[in-house]
Amino acid sequence: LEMQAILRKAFREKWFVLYFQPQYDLVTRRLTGFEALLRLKHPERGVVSPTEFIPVAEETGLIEPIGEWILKESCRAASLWPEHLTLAVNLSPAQFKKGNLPRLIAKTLKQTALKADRLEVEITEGLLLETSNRVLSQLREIKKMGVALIMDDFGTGYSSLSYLWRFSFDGIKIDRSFVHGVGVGGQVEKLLRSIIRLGISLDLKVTAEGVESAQQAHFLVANDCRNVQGFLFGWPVPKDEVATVIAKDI
Ligand code: G
Ligand code: G
Ligand code: MN
Ligand code: NA
Repeated sequence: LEMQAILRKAFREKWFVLYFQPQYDLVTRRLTGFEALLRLKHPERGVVSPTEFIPVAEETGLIEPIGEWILKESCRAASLWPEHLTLAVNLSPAQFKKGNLPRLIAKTLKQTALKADRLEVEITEGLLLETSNRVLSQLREIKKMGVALIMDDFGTGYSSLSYLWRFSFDGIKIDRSFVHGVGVGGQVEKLLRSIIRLGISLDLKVTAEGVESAQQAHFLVANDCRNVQGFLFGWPVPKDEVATVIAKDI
């Protein structure tokens, strides 16, 4: 209940902020886009992680106004970036409940004049577990607009493989637990290599997240995973620092 009160106040008082983490192409060494990441800056508690408050926002329905704000705020920011840069936005399963998400996305793209093909929506498997027609039809509609569907935290869920073709995803983000297995030994590297091959053979955009070391980056590019995101290349930054990140490649 306390977190619920904090969330309501945070929304009113504008304590929510979006950070943007850069994504790079390891072959061209160029910036390709940013993932929007939500933060709650509490005046006394400091920064609260979304892992703490997103579940509460989902349970209470507050994810609706917050999710709408995230979309609008991030698309507005991205509309000011160079045209070749993409924006990735995380969607919560709860945002599919009402059935109006495709319309909200369409409206937001129009309002912010952001081209649909610059937007990627990241969805975790949790959503797909409830394979209702409602979710399916909304995903199809979003895809039809030209927005890319990306499966987030790939490899950690229960049945991601069947979802890949059932929902015609455009890309996968390999969960950082696999990336962090580079150099550790054992089966993880083989698994990581297999996931990359799988994604490539299905013509998916394959992105590795949580890249923290040069060794991990070398392994990824050597195994044809060229899209990367992680602390090695760039931390999530507030909106007003995005220009500095745009100004330099890696
Ligand atoms: O950025 P950080 O590592 O603290 O994010 C923790 C978790 O919160 C991740 O699973 C991430 O996907 C999720 N998250 C971050 N920003 C958003 C957002 O804008 N919307 C939703 N639904 N989840 C987010
Ligand atoms: O679940 P999702 O992929 O949306 O989560 C993104 C989260 O991962 C963000 O909260 C971000 O802060 C975090 N993150 C980004 N880069 C790295 C990294 O290199 N290492 C780790 N451990 N976390 C990262
Ligand atoms: Mn994500
Ligand atoms: Na992820």
